[in-house]
Amino acid sequence: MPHYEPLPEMCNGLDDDCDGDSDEGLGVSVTCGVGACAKTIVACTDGTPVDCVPGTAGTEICNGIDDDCDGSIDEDYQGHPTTCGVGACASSGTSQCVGGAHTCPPARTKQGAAASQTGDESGRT
Ligand SMILES: [Ca+2]
Ligand SMILES: [Ca+2]
Ligand SMILES: [Ca+2]
Ligand SMILES: [Ca+2]
Repeated sequence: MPHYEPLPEMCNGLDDDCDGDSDEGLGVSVTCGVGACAKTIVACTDGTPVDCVPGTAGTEICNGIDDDCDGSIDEDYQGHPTTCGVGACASSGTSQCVGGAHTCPPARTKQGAAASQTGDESGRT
């Protein structure tokens, strides 16, 4: 009886587990990193192991993508004063990032929009 201990198949171009195929099952796609840093590589190419190295983290912007690769999407978005709409629908406030898109704050019913009247009647004689 053959007495050998097959090794686990490793990425080396050899048939480590002695089943007639070299590096079988190792040329699989591997994904690493999260968000924008996610990479998908083939773990074994031509007998050479390929390390999956995540991409470089970027700056979080409002785009529905986890640019800085911390697992949260658009979490660092800083709203900025903005105005949108026209006429009675005009609305101003702080922009928001919803679903990867800048959104204008929802128009609200006018609340005390009437400017406080200055009772400043200048000198009449
Ligand atoms: Ca094999
Ligand atoms: Ca092998
Ligand atoms: Ca993030
Ligand atoms: Ca983002």
